[in-house]
Amino acid sequence: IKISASLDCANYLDLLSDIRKLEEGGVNMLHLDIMDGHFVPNYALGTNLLRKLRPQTSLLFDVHFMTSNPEVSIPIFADLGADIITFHVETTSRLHQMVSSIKNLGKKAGLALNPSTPPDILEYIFPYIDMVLVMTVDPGFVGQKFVPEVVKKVQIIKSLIDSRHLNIDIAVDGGIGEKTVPLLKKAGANVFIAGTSSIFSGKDEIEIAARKFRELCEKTY
Ligand code: S6P
Ligand code: MG
Repeated sequence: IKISASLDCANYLDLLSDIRKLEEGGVNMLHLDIMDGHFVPNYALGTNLLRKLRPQTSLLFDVHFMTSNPEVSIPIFADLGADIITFHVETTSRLHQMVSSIKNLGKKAGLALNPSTPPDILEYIFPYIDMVLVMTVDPGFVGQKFVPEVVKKVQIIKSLIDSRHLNIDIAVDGGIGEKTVPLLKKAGANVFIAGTSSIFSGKDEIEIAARKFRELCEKTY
């Protein structure tokens, strides 16, 4: 089980202290949402932020591009210290090329699927990727309503991966919390993106919320 905390949900006015609390709370990665106002109607995070953050923490950088033209973004963010680079299958007709450019830069490659995108698109690219990021809300905003139909898609992806004896992570992103983790864990997800539905809900201090979230994700359902 891996926990990736979505930095766009943290307190921008006191970011470093939130990151220390996340480290204390035992999260594995920082989920960094990059938005370009084109693929999604919003903007989030950018190059200078990653540049300043990289020397401050040893947490893995899990970069989620919600951008058109991933070919432009990949080398830039690889250079800024991204560990996992994930882009949307809806943004390119050159999946194999994009994935191999990520691998050639020495990074892990993830593919993201919108809630309405069928899993079939993964069939011929499976052998080359490290992670599938299954969006459980439409990308673009924090605090959206979970799309329950996606649980079935996670199940399908899990069985496709298992039948090929591959070692590929299944990450889920959007509305991940007490109600949805049991369903998604059972379906086969093993990377949980934490946002306003869990660690950043404001109910508990971040480090306590992070520990509770890990307990929730590690349970068997
Ligand atoms: C959505 C983005 C996500 C959000 C996360 C927020 O555009 O890719 O990573 O930051 O989903 O979590 P929540 O619990 O507010 O939905
Ligand atoms: Mg995301």
